[in-house]
Amino acid sequence: MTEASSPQPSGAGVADIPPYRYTATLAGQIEAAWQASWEREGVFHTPNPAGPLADPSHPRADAQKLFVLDMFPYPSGSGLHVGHPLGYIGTDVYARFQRMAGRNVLHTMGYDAFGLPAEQYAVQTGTHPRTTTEANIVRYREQLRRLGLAYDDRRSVRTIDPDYYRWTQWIFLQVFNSWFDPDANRARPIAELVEQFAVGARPTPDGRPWAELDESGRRAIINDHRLAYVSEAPVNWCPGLGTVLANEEVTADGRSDRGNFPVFKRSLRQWMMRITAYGDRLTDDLAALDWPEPIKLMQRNWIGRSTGAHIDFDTDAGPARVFTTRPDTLFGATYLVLAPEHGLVDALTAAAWPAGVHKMWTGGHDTPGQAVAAYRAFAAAKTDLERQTDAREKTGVFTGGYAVNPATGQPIPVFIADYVLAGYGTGAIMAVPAQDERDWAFAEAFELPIVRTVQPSEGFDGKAFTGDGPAINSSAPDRGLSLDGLGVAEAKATTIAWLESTGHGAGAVTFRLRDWLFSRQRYWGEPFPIVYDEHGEPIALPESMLPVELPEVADFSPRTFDPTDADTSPETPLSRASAWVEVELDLGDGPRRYTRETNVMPQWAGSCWYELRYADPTNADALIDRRIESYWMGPRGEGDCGGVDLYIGGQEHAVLHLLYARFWHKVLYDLGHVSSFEPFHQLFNQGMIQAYAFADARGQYVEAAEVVERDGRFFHGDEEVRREYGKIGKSLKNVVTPDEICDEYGADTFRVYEMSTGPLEASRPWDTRAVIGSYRFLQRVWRAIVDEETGALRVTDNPADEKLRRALHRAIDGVRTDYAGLRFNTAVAKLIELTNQLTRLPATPREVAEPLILMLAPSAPHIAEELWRRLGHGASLTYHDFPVADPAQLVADTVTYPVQINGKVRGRVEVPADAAEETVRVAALAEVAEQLGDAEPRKVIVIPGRMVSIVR
Ligand code: ANZ
Repeated sequence: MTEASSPQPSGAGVADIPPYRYTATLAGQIEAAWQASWEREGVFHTPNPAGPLADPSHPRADAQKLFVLDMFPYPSGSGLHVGHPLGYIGTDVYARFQRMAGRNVLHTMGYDAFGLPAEQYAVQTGTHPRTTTEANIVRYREQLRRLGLAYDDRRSVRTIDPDYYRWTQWIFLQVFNSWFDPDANRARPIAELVEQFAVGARPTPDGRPWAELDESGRRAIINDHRLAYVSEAPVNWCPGLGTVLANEEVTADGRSDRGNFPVFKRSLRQWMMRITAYGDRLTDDLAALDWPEPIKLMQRNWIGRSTGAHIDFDTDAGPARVFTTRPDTLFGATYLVLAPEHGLVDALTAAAWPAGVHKMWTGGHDTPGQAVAAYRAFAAAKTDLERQTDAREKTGVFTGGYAVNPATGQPIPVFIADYVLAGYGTGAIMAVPAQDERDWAFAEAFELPIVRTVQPSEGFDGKAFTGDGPAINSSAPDRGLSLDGLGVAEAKATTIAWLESTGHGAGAVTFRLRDWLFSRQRYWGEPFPIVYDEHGEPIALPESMLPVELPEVADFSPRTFDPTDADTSPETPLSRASAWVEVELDLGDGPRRYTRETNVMPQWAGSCWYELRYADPTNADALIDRRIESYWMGPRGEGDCGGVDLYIGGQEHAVLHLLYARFWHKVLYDLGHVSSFEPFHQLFNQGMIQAYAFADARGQYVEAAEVVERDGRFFHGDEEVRREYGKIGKSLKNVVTPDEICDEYGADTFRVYEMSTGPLEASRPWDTRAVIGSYRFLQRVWRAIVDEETGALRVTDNPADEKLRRALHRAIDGVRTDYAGLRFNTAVAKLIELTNQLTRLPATPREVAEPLILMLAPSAPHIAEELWRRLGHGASLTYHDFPVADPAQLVADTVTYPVQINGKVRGRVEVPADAAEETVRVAALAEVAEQLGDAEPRKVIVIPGRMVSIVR
């Protein structure tokens, strides 16, 4: 920063405040001036190893890289409150520290800008979502800029920009144009699959030679293998939002996560992504990640890998395939249960009840057909969660059909019951009441046979026994299967081998994870780069036609609907842009007419890969240059997964965003576009800032800012109010914005306050009244260096005394490791301690003042820059080396002991001040050993801290 552009403190009209005193006004001037200077000089521009952002003259061009990433925000209409920037300030302190510690740090901030709120606002008001979103982004940018966050702004991206979403569409095409090869356990280009079919290396699903299939037959097979595919499937249709939702967006009680509208199951044609193909790798690769264990566990549970077997039970309607985790219990399978929606149910349902059918089994209906129809209607009204509740009374009906247990050869009845879910495993189970609690409850209710096949442990007097034990009642030597006496694990393996050798089934792995529902019936999202031909087949547009830009529409609303009526159909806003939808294109075989896909992508799409674009934001030829990717994200060594070095964000993204982003990254890895196989190497969850809220006698919230405390009670005007504690937000009327705190104290105070109130991962209360503590700390730092009356420096070139020097180096040592370990609160505490030692000195030794300022810089960068300049330094301290402690100053203090022999001082020893008595004794005896000769002293007395006295 040059002299001319530096702030000229004037007191800014505050008459009785000396112009050199560190007040909010002065802080505001200093901060504005430094922010302008950083921006003007491009101080935080970070060099790439290649491409347009390369800069070999940059001070960090040859340094070791560090990629620090925040979960980028959706710019909401209400702007930022003081809770939002906690993580942003944390990453900023860390990034600033690491720059000073010598690293080339990539840190920027973009906007996840497609999303429902802007679109819903558009539906209500007619304002284009782009208008609202862009205005919100401007607001966010201003708020963040004011905090002095050291971002490379050239790298900021907005997911709504065609230059950005063309690459989101490009990734979609990569996914669409690939298939998952289970043998290689990775995605491969679809052309390689076609090749395999063509040369007969891979059989077609029905065995017909590839050459005999017509074009549409081939396309159907290929489409079935793609990682992005269209499927007619039961989905969560939410008429209230006019869209289909992913399972992840539906609450446990069957309502939309956003807006709380009812959600219905409905069959619709939808885009899906085959994330389930990656179930194994998404689970196994968690081991390579430096993530909090609870988050890894949530991912593991969400993916829900289950290992067991598929077993086929013969029926008159063909084999009924079940998934079981307990193939060892096959002999105890006394009935089958199909989900009511299972595809075999109709064929299995008998025309009439068998003679003597149990009354319970018929549900009181005259025919199985009636019973099944009635039960299906009953089950359809339930959510998956209700269906799975163990405590609920078990319901179901008999289909009238039977299946053959392959181990016993016996027919067993086939039921439908809602405790079996259509969407999990195969949607069919073998029921083993003796070893499964739900099956036991069902068998008791329906009086079905129960056969124990695992010997319960001694003293067990419960119902189903789910523990380990030797197999019993499990031998059929004539069929070649004998399990009796084997433990569960051995019996499982034996059964699977038998199933495979007899063709009755095979070992199998299943996942709780479903394929990712990828289309939304909305406007404000990325259009698909897909058109349909006259046969309704999806065709990918060539890369040269990207981006497919979102057309303008007159009306953003989904079709008029009754939000409670499941029978309304989605009509997407884009489908009404008929001039856009109906197109003539030449896709290589001359101009033809096509219809565009009118769904848009879900909001998750843009956030699945943004970190890659941060690294190479201007690349027009590729998503990211390979050299740039491997520099910023490449593996750090053999077997390392690579990825962003540090990713900080809230726990609420534990599953979805992180899972989707990992999936896309792995597809890009398989196809050779990136060298890292995980996007985020280290993940850190910052805590949440909550605040007090106050409610009056009627339970209405009152403006928290207007509440005053008197003798431990709280009043709003004259009325006493009740204090609560909760999320910061409009509804609790307890919003505090960073802008207010910056006005009142300055951004540096705000930053120091946020960092000092607890470890970054801890949730903590916001307390406006405590902010002043951080303000006073910065004032003390200021006063240690600047004379408040004259503005002159209070710094001396005389050396610091021993004690202060040691304190300085202890602080340097501690602050350095604290910053590196993301322990910003303890770093600040050490800086406060050091500063407190300066306050009573007539002048601050420069040897302490300078390192103090440098150490303060990551946390309070503006005041640090200002003081640094006033100490006579020309350039920004951004790339100044962070202080390093002198090891000699870190050893503990020493004490010198006079050593007396018979009352006369004969020598001296120097030992650490905290040395044990025995250490002092040994040292003293060694010192005077010569004078003592061989004679053993009669007495050795150590007076701690004073002397050693030896009596001969
Ligand atoms: C027989 C059996 C015997 C089972 C036994 C368990 C214990 P996880 O671990 O969650 O994967 N199951 C399979 N598909 C189901 C579906 N669509 N809806 C409801 N239940 C289903 O559980 C797998 C077990 O849950 C499977 O193993 C099956 O019951 C049941 F002593 O098969 B088991």
